[in-house]
Amino acid sequence: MKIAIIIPTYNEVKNIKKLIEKILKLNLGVRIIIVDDNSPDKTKKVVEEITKKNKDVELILRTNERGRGSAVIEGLKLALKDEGTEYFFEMDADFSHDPKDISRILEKIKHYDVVIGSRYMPSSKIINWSIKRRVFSRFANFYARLILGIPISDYTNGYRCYNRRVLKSLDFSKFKTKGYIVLSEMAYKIHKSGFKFGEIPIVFLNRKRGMSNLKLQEISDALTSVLKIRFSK
Ligand SMILES: Nc1nc2c(ncn2[C@@H]2O[C@H](COP(=O)(O)OP(=O)(O)OP(=O)(O)O)[C@@H](O)[C@H]2O)c(=O)[nH]1
Ligand SMILES: [Mg+2]
Repeated sequence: MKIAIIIPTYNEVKNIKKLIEKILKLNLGVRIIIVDDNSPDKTKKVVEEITKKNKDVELILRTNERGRGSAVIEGLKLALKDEGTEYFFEMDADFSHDPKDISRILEKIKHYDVVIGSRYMPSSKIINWSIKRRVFSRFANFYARLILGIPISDYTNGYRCYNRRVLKSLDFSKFKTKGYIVLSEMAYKIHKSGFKFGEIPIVFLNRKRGMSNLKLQEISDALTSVLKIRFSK
């Protein structure tokens, strides 16, 4: 069983080395692909150092594009080129997604096509989020569910694992969205193709180090994008 983990980064110099170390310590034999959009804090330097010492860690450096969603797609495309890889993860670099959950997700994916680490199951927890953030995220999820109707509790958390069949079914060149909302677009397309979603409850810990990348503009774009996803051919 070969596993690839895609981690998008933008200004994660304070987190990325420790995160990679933690994942490698799990000894799951994973391939880690970091997709960095030329972060001003030089995240790439730290990653390059690691890639020199460890062939299981790779860096995709993008200099002309920005956005979490398209970065992950770029990583997934590279990982898919290796025919032997069966499972494909995406996760954030800021420790909001605990690497310890990787094994739990791998257990679950045996019975599903996609597994989502969810912040909104009864035993899930969100630690260190402001009321404003909680309200917005709840609303965004409720809204996405209303419009898209996928049977999942968390539409926008980027802690996921896909099997090969699911990813092969997607035509990334037809994607309409770019930022965080790519997560919803992917979920919608996968749902429409009849694949099975599983979820596990997670404890989501808000970032302790590094800078937030979420912009107000991106939030409002996300709301219109959900409509675009639903009503485009
Ligand atoms: N390659 C790339 N990665 C990004 C970009 N924006 C965010 N990311 C990464 O995507 C992941 C999620 O971004 P965060 O900034 O943590 O977003 P968030 O969790 O909604 O907000 P925070 O409260 O700041 O944690 C992190 O690993 C970021 O480094 C981007 O434009 N390009
Ligand atoms: Mg975060």
